[in-house]
Amino acid sequence: MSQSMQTLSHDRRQLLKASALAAAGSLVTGGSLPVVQADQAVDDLPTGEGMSWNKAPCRFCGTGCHVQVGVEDGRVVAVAGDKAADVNKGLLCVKGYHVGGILYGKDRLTEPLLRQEDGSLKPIEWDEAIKIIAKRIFDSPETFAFYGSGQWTIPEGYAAQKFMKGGLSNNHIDPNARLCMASAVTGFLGTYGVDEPAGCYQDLDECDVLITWGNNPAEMHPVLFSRVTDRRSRGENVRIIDIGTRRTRTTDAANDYLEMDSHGDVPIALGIMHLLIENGTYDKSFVEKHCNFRAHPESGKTLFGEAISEDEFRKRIAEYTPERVSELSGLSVEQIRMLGDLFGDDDVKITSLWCMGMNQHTMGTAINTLVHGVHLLSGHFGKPGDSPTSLTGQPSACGTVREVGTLAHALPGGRIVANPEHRQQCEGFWNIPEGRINATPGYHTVKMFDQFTIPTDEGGDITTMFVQVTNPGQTLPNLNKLFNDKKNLADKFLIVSDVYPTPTTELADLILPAAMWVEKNGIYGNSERRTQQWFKMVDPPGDARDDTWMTIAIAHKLFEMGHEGMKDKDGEFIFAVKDESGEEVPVWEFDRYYDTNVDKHLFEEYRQFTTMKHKNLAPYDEYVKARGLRWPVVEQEDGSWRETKFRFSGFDDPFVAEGEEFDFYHSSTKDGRAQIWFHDYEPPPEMPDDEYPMWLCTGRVLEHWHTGSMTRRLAPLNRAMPTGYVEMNMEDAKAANIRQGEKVIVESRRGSCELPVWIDGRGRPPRGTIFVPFFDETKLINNVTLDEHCPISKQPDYKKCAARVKKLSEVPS
Ligand code: MGD
Ligand code: SF4
Ligand code: MOS
Repeated sequence: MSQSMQTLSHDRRQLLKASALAAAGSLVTGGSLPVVQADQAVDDLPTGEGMSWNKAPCRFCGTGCHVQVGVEDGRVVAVAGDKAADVNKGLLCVKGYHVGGILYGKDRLTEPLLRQEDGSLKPIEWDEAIKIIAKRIFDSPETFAFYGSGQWTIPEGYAAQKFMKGGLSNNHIDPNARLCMASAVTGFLGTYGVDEPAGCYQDLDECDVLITWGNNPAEMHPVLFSRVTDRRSRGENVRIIDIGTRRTRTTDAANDYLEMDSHGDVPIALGIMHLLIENGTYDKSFVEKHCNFRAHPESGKTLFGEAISEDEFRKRIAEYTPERVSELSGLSVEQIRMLGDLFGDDDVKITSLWCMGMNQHTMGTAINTLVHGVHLLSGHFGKPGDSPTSLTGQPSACGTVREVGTLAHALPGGRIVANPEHRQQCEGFWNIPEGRINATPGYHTVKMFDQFTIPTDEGGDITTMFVQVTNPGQTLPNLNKLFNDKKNLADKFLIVSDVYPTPTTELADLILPAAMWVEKNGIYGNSERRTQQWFKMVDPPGDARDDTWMTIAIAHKLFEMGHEGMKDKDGEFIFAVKDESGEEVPVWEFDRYYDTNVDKHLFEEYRQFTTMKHKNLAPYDEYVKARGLRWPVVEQEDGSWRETKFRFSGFDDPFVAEGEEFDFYHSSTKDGRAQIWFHDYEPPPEMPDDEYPMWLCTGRVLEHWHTGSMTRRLAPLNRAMPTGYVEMNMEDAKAANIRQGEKVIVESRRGSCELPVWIDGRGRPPRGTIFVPFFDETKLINNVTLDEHCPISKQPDYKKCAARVKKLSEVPS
């Protein structure tokens, strides 16, 4: 992490600029890289002739740092940390400092490409591309699916959502965020009746203890994690407890490392609750006033479960003694007691952090509700620093997916398609005929790709798929089952909008070149409910165009073809945009798209939905002025807009009645209370055995964003982390006679992947476990992972399956 360099002399700055340029010269892609500036105060940024600076959120992770983007001669030439941003206060991580370079890889997609019969790709005009898509949809609207992203901007997701559910009466729209935070969503819903964290990043500034539950923020949310480590360097005492299945960079900063077995988080949470009850140290008054107890009914698992009495809860939790929990989790009895005592102590403020470890889990919904339950039962809730705070991976998984509701079962504003009243409300907002919205939820991600890759005559009823801002050919689990079969299915048509060639475009029938990041207007929503806006700053290369435009252009083509769904009740185009004089702007023509601010029109329309679940957003122009605002944002008497840091807490949340300490105003039991859940432990879906003796865990690394399609085109990042690898424990390697750097085969019942071995590397897995990152498109670990998922959230478990490591010499050639 680079510290603030405010005191840099002019010469030193020139030097930095020169060395960044030198680095750019050796860029892998051969393109010239913009200068990456050290961060400086905004008013201290160099303003050479013709150079302008403007704010944007970083393109990458859910932390949501702000950068200042320097533009000169129509190119991004510099990026600086934004000191005015509350999230990062001028800091960036290594990805953020290089974010400007992602626009300039030499192999950017610049024209629509249509796959020919011989497999080659032929450049075609946009108009032809849009016609081909519209025709396929027109001919078979119900077998069309839209696969989107937590990297969609809010207007992109909102346009796709309205097009599908309000236009095509088709609910087959789901995003990659299903792979990412679906279990967090169901965890929040099951507990509070409404999604997203009550607390915010300030919790990290104020906690006495930070617990990371199978989470590695030091690498995945670096700037956020540095807020905690910075406190230490200022002399504050903050204890970090890392509960994990392997040692990571987060462990290096932790006071305590509690190594658990895979799936061990569930018994650990149950064990803490057991001790709170057993020792009488739970928060009786908080629980009495603000909580109910809940469990699944015997008939099966449901999102909201059924009420159980406190006595029943006590009876069930009594089974999870420290001894039993120790057996199930791999922690020692003392470690479990330590956690029990910690949560039993009212005098410390405890923040829990989690991300994919708890979400990518076949008990994902369960473990999410259990960790909320630990905080509720102990009363470590609702005060700054005392909070269960889940993190999201992508920059707008919260804003675009969770809030806009771009999931197969959801509608904007926390509405769901299965509820007739909700459908009616949306039909009202959209001014579309009653009954237009389909009542049946569409296919969730795993199911959607399953249906796409099963032959049509065998029941595979998705025949055309549009993929935007995501790379499923690398990131779906169990690729051989869910993606690769597409190859042999001539009647299935895959449309992919991306900025670079990827494993997904390899199987695409039609490739659409997209404008990215500051080549277009955008709005993202980060992990702490913060909505952030930016403006287009440079033109996209060649014929690359905005994703929102693509959706609107397809919709308009269908409108021209007479598709009734593309008309509202008054016969007008569902995406009609009027200028100030009431004239319709033909935004479906790309050269007219920026005649008006389409993002603003869509956002203002979408904003109406947000008051329905107390997730109120301010008008677009407020976000232009701010470095993001955390919802609910409410208007004050003086006309200003006030954001909310702590939801449900009377001292901050405008929707809690005067004088009340807490109010869970979306309680699923309609009594203002949150739910404390009980779940029994269930083993993982696949466990190591004689044939496949190792646990395989997968994830990200600091230097690369997800599939590396962007970051692997940046020389400094690619040099720092050039290849995928398998982390092994020294003893396991010795026992198998495997050397450092040796190439091996990692395989499971589903597929295999060749990788070099890294022993005692950055992450150190315990014996019997291996770890493989998924950024390297030449080493697809998702050929090996499994598609088993949480029954409620449908999120797959990328964090554990049974695998084996074979020396290449053992593999028959
Ligand atoms: P990304 O690399 O983020 O991965 O999975 P993906 O979303 O598939 O893909 C984004 C794509 O969008 C890139 O190809 C990029 O080039 C393109 N792009 C960038 N900007 C734009 C734009 O403006 N417009 C368009 N059209 N395209 C753009 C992420 C997913 O991976 C997630 S969220 C998780 S949490 C899962 N994690 C995970 C794991 O932990 N282990 C394993 N093994 N697999 C995993 N897969 C999942
Ligand atoms: Fe960007 Fe995330 Fe790094 Fe911040 S922490 S600079 S948002 S990648
Ligand atoms: Mo996935 S939302 O990026 O962790």
